Amino acid sequence: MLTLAIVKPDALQAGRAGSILAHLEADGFAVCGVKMVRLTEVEARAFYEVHRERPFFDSLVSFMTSGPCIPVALERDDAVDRLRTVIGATDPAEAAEGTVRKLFAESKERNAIHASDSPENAAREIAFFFSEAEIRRNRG
Ligand code: FUP
Repeated sequence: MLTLAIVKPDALQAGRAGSILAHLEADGFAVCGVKMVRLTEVEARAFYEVHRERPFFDSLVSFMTSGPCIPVALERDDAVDRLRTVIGATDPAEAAEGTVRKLFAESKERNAIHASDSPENAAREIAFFFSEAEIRRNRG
């Protein structure tokens, strides 16, 4: 099963991208697709469309377009739920010990990593960043 992570601009800027990917690989995730992109405002607004009415939306779009990020398609058993567990709560102050956000996030907005929240959204979000030819499944 596949899911999507995005190493966000804060983590890349802080030189934490490799550490975050190593953390995910150590937890059993296999990298099936990876690229570095700089989201445009139009793209960031589309990606976070579900949040467009939220008070933090403009700030989130501004942050996500502030520098490059690294979308990663990841494969693992129970990938969607497991990645949500491994990254921790949205706010690093509330994230469990040992989670990616506890270890690497700066704040609730600058929180190091995105993870799809359902299999449907994982499919949508992988297709947002990757063509079929850019995904290589490692485990059938
Ligand atoms: P998550 O699924 O944990 O990434 O969190 P949400 O889908 O609720 O929010 C998406 C992104 O919006 C978060 F990663 C960071 C940002 N956000 C804020 O900046 N402030 C908030 O109060 C909530 C979310």
